[in-house]
Amino acid sequence: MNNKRIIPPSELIINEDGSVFHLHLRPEQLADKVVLVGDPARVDMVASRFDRVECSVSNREFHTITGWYQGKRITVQSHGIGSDNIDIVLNELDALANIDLKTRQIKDIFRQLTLVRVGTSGGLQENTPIGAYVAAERSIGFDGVMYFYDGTEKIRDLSFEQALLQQLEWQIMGLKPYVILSDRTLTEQICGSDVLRGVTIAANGFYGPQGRCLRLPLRDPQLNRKIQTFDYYGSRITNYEMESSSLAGLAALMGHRAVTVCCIIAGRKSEQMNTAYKGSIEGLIDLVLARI
Ligand code: R1P
Repeated sequence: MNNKRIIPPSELIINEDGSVFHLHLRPEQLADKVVLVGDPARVDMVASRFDRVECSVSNREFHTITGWYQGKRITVQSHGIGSDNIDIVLNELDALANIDLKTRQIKDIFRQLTLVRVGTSGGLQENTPIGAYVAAERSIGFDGVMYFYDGTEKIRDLSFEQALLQQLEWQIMGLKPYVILSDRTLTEQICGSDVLRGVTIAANGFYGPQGRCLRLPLRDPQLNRKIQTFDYYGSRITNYEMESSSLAGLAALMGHRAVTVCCIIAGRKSEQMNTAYKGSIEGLIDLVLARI
């Protein structure tokens, strides 16, 4: 890619105030450390722990606060639900860091971001009960975002993908999940005895794509049984959420560090649900703020 290419206004959209199109942020409002959350209200929960707030910006589902936590400058931002939103968030955060918005050219010096998504999740195994914290050491994308970018074969775990495809027998649906490893050093930084290293599925929906059956019958009623019994050299699939795959994948392609860590609020095996999970997510936020 020619670094001196001038990126046209229809590809990199800048608002009149100099902010990027969806996030409405200007470059100086972004910290190197970014905590990502799905729910805009969770941004305030994170920022309530800050010692000082620099700015607060909201547009659509993207609510952002940058401030200081125990001497660290941190941006906390909501991304809404789904991998398609992560495509917007990662591209616009990276543009803020690595594209000169005035000249529309890629900067000569790369600025690396550290991105930790703090989410909620459904547990799939006995060792991922409600209340557990699970980091996505590997992320399985049921979505298709990464297929639109070049060079993914370098960051995908192709042999894990092959084994999973055989187990799922998804030829019937014509879909192929992709598998990405999260940033190793960041995963180590966030994990401890209190955070399990897991294999997280980012599903491209909440109901059918996670094997939930309400009124519509599922194409593959055995989906969760196949997922729960899958074993790749001792590695089991631990949980479902909806964003970790494209977050890990886009960050890896761009050169940023990223990982998703979730608190388990639904037990898909035990068929239990904890709707009062505020304390659990607050505990995870405290862990991440201390370790990021
Ligand atoms: C679905 O209810 C949402 O919850 C999970 C899923 O990934 C999806 O975004 O995470 P968050 O609680 O972080 O949004």
